[in-house]
Amino acid sequence: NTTQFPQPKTYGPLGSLPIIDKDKPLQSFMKLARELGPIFQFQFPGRITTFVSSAVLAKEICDETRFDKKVGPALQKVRAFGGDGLFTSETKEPNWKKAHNILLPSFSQQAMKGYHAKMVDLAAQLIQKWARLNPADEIDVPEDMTRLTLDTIGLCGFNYRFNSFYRETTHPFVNSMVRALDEAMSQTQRLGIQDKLMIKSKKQFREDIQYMFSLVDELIADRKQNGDHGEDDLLSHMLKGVDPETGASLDDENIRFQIITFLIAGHETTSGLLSFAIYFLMNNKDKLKKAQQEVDEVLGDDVPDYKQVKKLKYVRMVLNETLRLWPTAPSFSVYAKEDTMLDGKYNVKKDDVFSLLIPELHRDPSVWGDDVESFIPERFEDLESIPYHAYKPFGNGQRACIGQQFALHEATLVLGMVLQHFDLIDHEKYQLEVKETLTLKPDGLTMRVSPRKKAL
Ligand code: MNH
Repeated sequence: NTTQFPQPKTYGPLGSLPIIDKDKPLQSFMKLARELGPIFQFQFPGRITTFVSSAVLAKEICDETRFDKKVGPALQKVRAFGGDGLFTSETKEPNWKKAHNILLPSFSQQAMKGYHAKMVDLAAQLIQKWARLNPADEIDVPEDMTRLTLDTIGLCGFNYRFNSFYRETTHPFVNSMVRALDEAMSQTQRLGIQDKLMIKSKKQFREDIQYMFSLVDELIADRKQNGDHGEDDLLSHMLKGVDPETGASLDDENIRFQIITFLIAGHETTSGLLSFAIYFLMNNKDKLKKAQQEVDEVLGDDVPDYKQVKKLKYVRMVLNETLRLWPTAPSFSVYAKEDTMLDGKYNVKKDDVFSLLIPELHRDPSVWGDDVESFIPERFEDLESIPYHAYKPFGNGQRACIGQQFALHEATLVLGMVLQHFDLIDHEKYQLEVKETLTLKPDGLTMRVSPRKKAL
């Protein structure tokens, strides 16, 4: 005998799908969590997921002895171009552990010193672009942040310049990637027969994937032919690296999948983070002032060096608090490795799937108090005070984000430089509207800036 999970109304073979906003599935699940509680079961056509959103339950499903990452239907579709790259591989596939071992040193804190100058190169392009605007010009914040983060991972990853700041429209690689991600998500929402009819989208999907493969394969071939000229980037690490456990190195096909994975994982999430941070600062003038004071003290008129970025403690706290309220990769899933029990009362069968709703976990009042909706970076003053399983913006355990240090170093540098150079003007009294793709973004956020300093 076991307690039943709460469950919303179902509609025959469609399960509960009709009650979900197709454009905002995550926000629909967040709403359901508020109605049904910290654990509820959801019937999709042909499968069931149990959504979890309290710290007590998160702690259980983050226990890696009992649960492991689930590569669910959406990630299965992304495998058409992410293959067995780190993000879309099963933990038991040999290439997961191999690539994890080979790549860990390339994402260490130490490795960030090597990427710092390249990150500054792109951050300076953003600052220069904004410094040359006329006072009435509008900045499309997510668009410019995406230019920045895509170019940063391109340069630090493979010494490739997308040169997004020199283009009016997005680089064709990004169009293909975004369209392919969108198609992968849509395929998981279509019923079998519906999906078979989407001949045109599927042709486009194949073409987009071919284009991504060809650009990346060319980069790899080129590097193999011409050597790396001392380039200390991810690609050179992947070509030279060997797994200390087995002595094996990565094959070319897997390197292709890793590059595509870094381009997907490495740019939308970080650009969303920077965009939300700007939104929160414009709406919390006292926090903005405090951040600006820190930046003036630590940076003065300098172009930040690595050590100065490490000293931007409050800016880092602003980013942590931004990821609490709107973690830009808002959920991850696990499956039970064996039959087990949850919360001492729910029977769980081997292979049952659980998804963590991270934005709801981050609003658990038993951890964060009654003012969970307030933007208070000071919550992160003392990291020791935050229970390990109450804050999961970068996922969990061995399958957590390998790019965490990279993202936070880049975002701290960029937000620091933005605050150093500009006052932010919320010229439209922007009302937050969260747009969902694979990640989250503040939809349609624009602002104006006024310079605080001479241009670079
Ligand atoms: Mn990232 C996994 C969030 C930036 C590369 N990332 C994850 C997971 C979360 C996540 C959550 C776990 C997903 C899962 O369990 O299914 N990542 C983020 C956020 C940011 C981010 C919120 C920025 C902010 N990620 C980056 C950057 C890179 C990157 C930058 C690369 C340069 N992330 C990855 C990879 C994985 C991952 C690779 C898969 C790691 C693994 O399973 O071994």
